[in-house]
Amino acid sequence: MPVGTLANVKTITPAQLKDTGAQMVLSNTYHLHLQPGEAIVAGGGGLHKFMGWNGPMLTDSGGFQVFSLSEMRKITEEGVTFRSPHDGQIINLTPEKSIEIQNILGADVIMAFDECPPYPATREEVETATARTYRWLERCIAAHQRTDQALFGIVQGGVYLDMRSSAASSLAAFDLPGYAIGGVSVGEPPELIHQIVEATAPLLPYHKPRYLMGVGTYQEMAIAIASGIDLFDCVIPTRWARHGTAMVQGERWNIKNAKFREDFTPLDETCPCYTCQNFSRAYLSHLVRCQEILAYTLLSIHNITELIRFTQKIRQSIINGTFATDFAIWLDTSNESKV
Ligand code: PRF
Ligand code: ZN
Repeated sequence: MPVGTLANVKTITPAQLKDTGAQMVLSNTYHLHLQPGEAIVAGGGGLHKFMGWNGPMLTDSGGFQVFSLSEMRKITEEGVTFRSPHDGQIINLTPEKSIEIQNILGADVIMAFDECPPYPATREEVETATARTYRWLERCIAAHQRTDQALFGIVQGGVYLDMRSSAASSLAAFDLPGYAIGGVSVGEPPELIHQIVEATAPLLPYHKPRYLMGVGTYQEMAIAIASGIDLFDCVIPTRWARHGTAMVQGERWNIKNAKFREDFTPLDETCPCYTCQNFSRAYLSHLVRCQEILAYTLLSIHNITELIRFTQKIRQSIINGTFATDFAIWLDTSNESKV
């Protein structure tokens, strides 16, 4: 899922997004509540109509963004209180409030309100956050009003594998339409991410989607898919595009590099995207050097297409029964040079 935090995938239109092959877009309760507010999104006909995207959408519940983005936050059993970075107003988010906002926004998949402990955190701290996330899930389920929206639960547990497995098993008992693994990719070493996903994903219901939140790179996706993960969200393709970085066949290119100035070939000969079909590396290098907005649009189109193609290739190799051999270089964790 490309990230569309403020009801848009930065620099590209929904029509351009559709052409990348992306199916589902992630947006954020936290940001949309602050700006423009869920009432305006509902006034515009709900999230899909408001932003002109008729494909599937998912909203994250807001808790994680409060922890990572706002100051003066306070966490209690009731919920979280924080100061709006937008206008300084004090805002409360509770499991009930998050679900109410997500019911009003109207995405197809909504996320439970959870507490993501930082890394590093003690066993005791993680235990508190994980137990609270469980109680908050019960409150989310009770508050959820719309039968046309799927509520996904989130497994926390930090780097403590025993807590991960007991949280996964107790959440599975709720028989929700899908499950996520949260609290990874928060600064811990990659080997720990792999261990957490390996210990958690297989305990989540086999026939329900399993979503690894905030991941990832080529390698992290390949490894997580090997453990049974189906869904990802990540800002990498669009954020890197806005820094002038092209993702090409598993590499990361700074398109401003002098070697591209007179290179009239496309970014990737094999890529079907609009950017590769119509423009050269030299042209993209020129646009980035001049900080032309079109540069970021064209690079976002290519980078999203590139990551979606990567997952499409994995899907096909799973169908063919050749995933482990086709993707061996990505699955090899001693190979850290990949993006
Ligand atoms: N919880 C929620 N959203 C998230 C995370 C989480 O733990 C993460 C952690 N990688 C990213 N987004 N609700
Ligand atoms: Zn391309």
